[in-house]
Amino acid sequence: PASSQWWKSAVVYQIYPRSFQDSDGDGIGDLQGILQRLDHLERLGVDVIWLSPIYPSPQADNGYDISDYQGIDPVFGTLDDFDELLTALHSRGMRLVMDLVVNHTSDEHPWFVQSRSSIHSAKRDWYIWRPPRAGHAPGEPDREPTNWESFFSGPTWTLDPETGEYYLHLFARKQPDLNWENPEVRQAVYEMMRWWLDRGVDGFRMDVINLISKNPDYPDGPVRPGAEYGDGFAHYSAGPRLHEYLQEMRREVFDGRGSLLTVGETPGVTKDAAPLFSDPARRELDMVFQFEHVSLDHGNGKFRPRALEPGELAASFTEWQDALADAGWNSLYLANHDQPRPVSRFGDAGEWWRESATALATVLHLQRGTPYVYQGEELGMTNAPFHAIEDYRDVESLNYYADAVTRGEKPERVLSGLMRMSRDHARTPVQWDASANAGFSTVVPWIAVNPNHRHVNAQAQYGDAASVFSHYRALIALRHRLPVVADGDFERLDVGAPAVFAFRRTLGAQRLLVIANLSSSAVTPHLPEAEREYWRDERLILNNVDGEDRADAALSPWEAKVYAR
Ligand code: TEU
Repeated sequence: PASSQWWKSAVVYQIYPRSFQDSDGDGIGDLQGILQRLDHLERLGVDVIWLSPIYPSPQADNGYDISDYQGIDPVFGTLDDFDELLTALHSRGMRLVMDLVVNHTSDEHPWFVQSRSSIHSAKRDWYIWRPPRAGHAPGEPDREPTNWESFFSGPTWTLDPETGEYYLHLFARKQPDLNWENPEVRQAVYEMMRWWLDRGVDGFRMDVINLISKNPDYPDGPVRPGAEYGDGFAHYSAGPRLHEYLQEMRREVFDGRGSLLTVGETPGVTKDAAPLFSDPARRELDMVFQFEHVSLDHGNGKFRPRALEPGELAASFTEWQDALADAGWNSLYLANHDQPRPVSRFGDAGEWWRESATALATVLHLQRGTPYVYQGEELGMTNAPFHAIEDYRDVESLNYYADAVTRGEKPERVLSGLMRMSRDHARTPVQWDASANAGFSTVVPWIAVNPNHRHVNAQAQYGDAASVFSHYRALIALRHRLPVVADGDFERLDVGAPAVFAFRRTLGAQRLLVIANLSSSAVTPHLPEAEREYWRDERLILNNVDGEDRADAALSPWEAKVYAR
């Protein structure tokens, strides 16, 4: 039924609580801070809030290392604050989706503390323990069970001296992987999920959910020339029991609960595999986050990025629109807490800052799929001007830097990679106003505020009809108002210029035409004859530049136009 797919016409807003709003003057955002900013969310018009993790955690990975699944970390507040936030969102007509991080826990979670205590512990098998492998040659030291490199540098295995075995951690050492093969683990996770749903939450964003089933043979991965470890991705992603687990979860947790939102984070997922998760007939998830467009600029690793050719982003989006046209559903995003700021990465944060931020938003929001806005994106927030390693906070960046410099790379070179790709660019405090700490806090925050908050901030944008904020607001309103935005078919139009992303959406007699110049040079699109005819008496309903109305007029840099009929 259509109503159970309410998320097709919804827009999700991601809050990274640490960096959203501080209410108690400790320099770290918190739940009461979010409560103070609900007017912002309501004004923007978003339907769903996704909260990055707020559970008790040693914060080795800013909360993606959970030590108690059923509580709130004191740095963010209390369960009472949480209930207050949930009630307040619901009373304003918004839903709340929690981050579900169940590929791994913190090493300080009581489950892991018990698991590591002894080979005979009842919780031993809740995590993935393996004995050392003998060295290649006699006399060589023992080795890790596989050669896999972790996401955060170094091996995916750490030797626990107490019991002489290694535990698996695809991420940091403080994030041991749970053993999903063990039915007790799965039941404990499902029970915890039901507890949150009983409390009233409206769904889950599932962290690296395609990594929960591993190849039981634990084979080595290929080693790049010069690399110390191998790439185990093919062996720890999309394992043989992945879809069995997700279907079980659906039955045990979601069946009979009404209309929720479930979105899986699935790095490396292919166009062929995505519908396996999100085809409603398979009863798994509502949608997944794919990573192809945010990997286009990775060169030899993500911290050695390459420049994109004009049109690469549009081509990637188009392929995903086509691949999921009949089965499955796209999650549309340019930003999240792991990615650099899109206006710095895909746009032109200098001369064409406002134009490129709004053009990128236009082509994202008017595709078929559910758009996600990451905090600050709606203000056109940019990458941070961090020049020294001391400016960074993220475990991925810090580990990578230490590792690369130890291997002999020039610190300046490593820093230039971080300046483009560090996750910390997404994590600087939201820029509410031009005051000293950007209205985020009364004290110096846990990570530096971007100095451009003097001119890039919410206060300056609310009343300005041409602002990035107003443009996001208009795009969100369009999705709510026009069924063709939510449900229409997608077709890219060839206008003879790869930098121009032009597409048509169709639903019965309703049509939408989007034409956007995703480059910093002027360009003239050549609309197909029939299209030019159709839009002859143009119905321009939204633009980001005060330019010419005609659909086939020359486009100035980053000019974006939307027509509806
Ligand atoms: O991220 C998993 C993931 O694959 C990436 O986006 C990751 O940040 C990147 O590959 C590192 O280069 C999720 C969370 O979104 C991220 O914040 C966590 O650190 C990670 O899982 C572990 O929980």
